[in-house]
Amino acid sequence: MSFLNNLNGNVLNFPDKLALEFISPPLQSLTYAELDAQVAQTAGYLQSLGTGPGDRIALQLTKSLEFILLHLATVRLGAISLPLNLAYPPDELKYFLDDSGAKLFFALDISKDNIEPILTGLPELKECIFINPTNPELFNGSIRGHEKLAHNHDPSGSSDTAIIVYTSGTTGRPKGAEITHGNLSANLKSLHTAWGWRSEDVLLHVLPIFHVHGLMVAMHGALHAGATTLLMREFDARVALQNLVERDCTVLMAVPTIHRRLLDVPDAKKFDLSHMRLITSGSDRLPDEVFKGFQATFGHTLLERYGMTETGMNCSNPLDGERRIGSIGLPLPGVEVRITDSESGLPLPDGEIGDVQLRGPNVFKGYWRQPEKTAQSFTTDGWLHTGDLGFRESDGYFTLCGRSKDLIISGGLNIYPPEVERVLVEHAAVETCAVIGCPDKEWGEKIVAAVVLEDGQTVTQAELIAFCREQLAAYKAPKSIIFQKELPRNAMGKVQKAALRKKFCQEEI
Ligand code: MLC
Repeated sequence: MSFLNNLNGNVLNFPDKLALEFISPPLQSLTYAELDAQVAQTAGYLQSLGTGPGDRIALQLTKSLEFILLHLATVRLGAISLPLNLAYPPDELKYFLDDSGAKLFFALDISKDNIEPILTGLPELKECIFINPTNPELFNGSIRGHEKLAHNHDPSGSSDTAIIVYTSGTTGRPKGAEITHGNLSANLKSLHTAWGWRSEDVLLHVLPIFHVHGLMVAMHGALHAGATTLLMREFDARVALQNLVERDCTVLMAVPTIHRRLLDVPDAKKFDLSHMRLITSGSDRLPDEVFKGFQATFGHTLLERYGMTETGMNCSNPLDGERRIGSIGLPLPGVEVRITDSESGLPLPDGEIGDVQLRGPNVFKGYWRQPEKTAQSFTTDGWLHTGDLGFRESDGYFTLCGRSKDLIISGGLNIYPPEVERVLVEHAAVETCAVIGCPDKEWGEKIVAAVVLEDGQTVTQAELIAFCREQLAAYKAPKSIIFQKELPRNAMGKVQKAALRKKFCQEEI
């Protein structure tokens, strides 16, 4: 069954209710009936372009109505939606288009000159269509007149892939996580219950919509519930606070960097959020200081939850009941979580720190066209290795306390050091390097690179950062570079990142 079936029910139940409203220009809003009609029209348009079930349709667009319509229409058609971060420069983008075998690609008009040169040598790509979301009439003109696809394609099984989201890894290039209709339905149902979603809810949507958090948790969650979503095209802390108050928003979902920015608004205290029933935090560890700051400033206790691209949401602090500081709460309905010994793989008793492993209907199907990497991600008895370390308390609450994998989380975005190291060593002046995450007040962690130069070579910090930004999304570029004569290594010759962190990271948070 398509995970969108619930949306169809809401169209029947609340046809005239406001479904989506963009609160920054171009101002646009749609009721549930209008949204349904436009998704049907867009699905007909996609069909007219020769796409159908199973085809990948890539979207690299701003947070816009066009993005949402194309995404929902892709899924209605039974095709696979491939949302792409706008920050990806052409080189990274080409890899995603190639690896996914996207048949259609929707990109921004203003990026045309950068994108056109990479569109060669992509055998599966049939067409790239450029969109200008600042002029909605253009897209309306394109979809008008096509036959409406009134019904969701009924997937042959819940294991049919609905969305592919690329995630980086400790080795090799990013991998496409295949998220199925069954995964999405299971997650939506358990979050609906756990967070008490209701049709009267008004969600202020502040996140990007090309990640799991903004797309599948916040936006799908609200549409599934028949609630109203107010979308900010770009995040601005003061504007967000104003809208939370003036538009009587009941729900906000964000990452710690955003919560911190809300607290940093100089007169934050004057914004009365007492009408809000749910403010969640996820995608990164919530610092105690932000948790407590929210209570002191807004009188609201943030609800921290734990998820991953490969699984959607896994654990959450309760809506009613103790929201425990520093904890990710309890497993969501249907999700099993266990802590195992890293060496033996055997389950550990409560209180002992080990590998966090997961099982449940929310766990993804695998990595697109990568059966070996998929197999490596699971234990032989079917549990997903999350790469996180944590422990369980005797009352069932879980706490994360580190990572077994070499991962940096900055502003809620995952960055794998090898991706950055691979680019840095391509620079002619760089002999070797090691990338680490240092605690940082604004970003949670910031990327720092220790670099050893080739004999006789010189290069500045600014030049190396600019070099990275040419080939990587800007958020993956180091914020600072430390030049070293050599890197600390163990007897096997492996760089000791812990030693680098100790030497160069000043504890900020
Ligand atoms: C932007 N910049 C970052 C950054 N975001 N640097 C490090 N880490 C980040 N996350 C840099 C830009 O490159 C730019 O650099 C400068 O900061 C300003 O860019 P911006 O675009 O104006 O930033 P801003 O709008 O302020 O964005 C900050 C933010 C954004 C916190 C609003 O990063 C954000 O929306 N993060 C949320 C990401 C998210 O949704 N994650 C969920 C993943 S799903 P310069 O030098 O050019 O000025 C997942 C599963 C789960 O993890 O459990 O949820």
